[in-house]
Amino acid sequence: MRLSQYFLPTLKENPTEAQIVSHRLMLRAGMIRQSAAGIYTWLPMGLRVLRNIERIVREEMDRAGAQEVLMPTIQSADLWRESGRYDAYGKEMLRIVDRHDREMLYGPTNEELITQIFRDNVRTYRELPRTLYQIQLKFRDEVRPRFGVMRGREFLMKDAYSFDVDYESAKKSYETMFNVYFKTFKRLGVTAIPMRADSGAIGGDLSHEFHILAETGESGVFYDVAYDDLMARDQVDLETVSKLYAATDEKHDPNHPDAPPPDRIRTARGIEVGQVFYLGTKYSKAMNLVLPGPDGAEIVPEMGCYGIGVSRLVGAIIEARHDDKGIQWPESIAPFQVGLINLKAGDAAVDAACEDLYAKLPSCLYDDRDERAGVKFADMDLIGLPWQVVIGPKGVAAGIVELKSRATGEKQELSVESALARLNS
Ligand code: P5A
Repeated sequence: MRLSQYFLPTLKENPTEAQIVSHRLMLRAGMIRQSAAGIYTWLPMGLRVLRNIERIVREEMDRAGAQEVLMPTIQSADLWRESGRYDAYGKEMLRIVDRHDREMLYGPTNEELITQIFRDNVRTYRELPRTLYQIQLKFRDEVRPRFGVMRGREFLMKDAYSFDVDYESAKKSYETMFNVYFKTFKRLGVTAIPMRADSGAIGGDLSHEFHILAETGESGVFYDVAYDDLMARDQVDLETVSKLYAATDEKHDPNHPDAPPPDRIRTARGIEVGQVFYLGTKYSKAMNLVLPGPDGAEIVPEMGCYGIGVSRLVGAIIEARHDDKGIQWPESIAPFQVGLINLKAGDAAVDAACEDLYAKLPSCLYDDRDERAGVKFADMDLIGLPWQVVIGPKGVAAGIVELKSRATGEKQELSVESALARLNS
């Protein structure tokens, strides 16, 4: 993509409405624009990151055997009356009346709808276990939408729902998703610590929240220092994690029997990027989802539900990965891998060298604008692509380019061939 043709409205100044760094950087880097309180348009640069996060989430869910569906955003109020949540959910739910005076709502979550789909379409226990998921917009009329996409009113969530014949099997489904989350966050380039949590409006009696550590996190978090080693592993199981203490400020109790001594507790702030819940039969029972079981007797399937804040993750990852110049994208989700800077647009030799390299780099944003070098460097640092290649008249004469890593700031002068080999490896 050529920057001269890209829809990238960057801002030089810090927008006054943004209180935290990720919100400031997302606005300044031309990723999002607010259309109403807590409701955002994703511009091309932001959407690329959002789609990359979705892709990784989807790959890990699919690999674990979950199957993707797409449920509507608008749901019927009657369905929520069946579970008893229509009145219980309160003002966070956006309620709508259609032209025939039917009560509808914009879904804040989908337990009711997925339970209805199972009730209507699954005939025997032999069809279980099944985990279905979607990546779909949700609406929660938060009292105080803030911090940009971190606490929006409309936001993108990956929500998954598991159905099992009994408790043992449901526990396995929970554990599978727990492992999926660990892998997913790792691939996204962040550390997300699992903590025992309350299940709030969703229900059930076993739940974990996953928190990315960042100074601007909304929750205080307290965890055993042993997590440092644990989180560096490639895989972690629920049993190992369950033995270690980790709690958000809502649940933290220094006198809890599992709490380690003060010198073994880390105190930090966290951003909740995902939550998993064992629901038991809360929804299946209330909505009359019953199936003939192995011995002919009826069974009520055990459920679990599993959320990831896909749009929140964009902000949370920036909170964890930035410096005073801008964003530092991990390669796994970067909008482009390379930013190519032409230091003298209009100079035939420099243009030709840039065009040649641009044609050979599959994921490259080429700054071909007629702008000062300082502006180009600042913009490239702001948008945070993992690699920068700088080409100017002197380098062209000597047959070299400069390769810079955005994360470490390390610069190297290389031949075009060596730079290409590095970038394509
Ligand atoms: C799990 C899937 C649920 O809704 N039902 C379906 C369960 N869980 S949750 O914890 O309430 O939400 C899942 C994740 O969504 C993100 N999130 C938000 N992101 C941005 N703005 C919001 N207002 C918002 N509310 C929730 C969080 O990452 C949360 O973990």
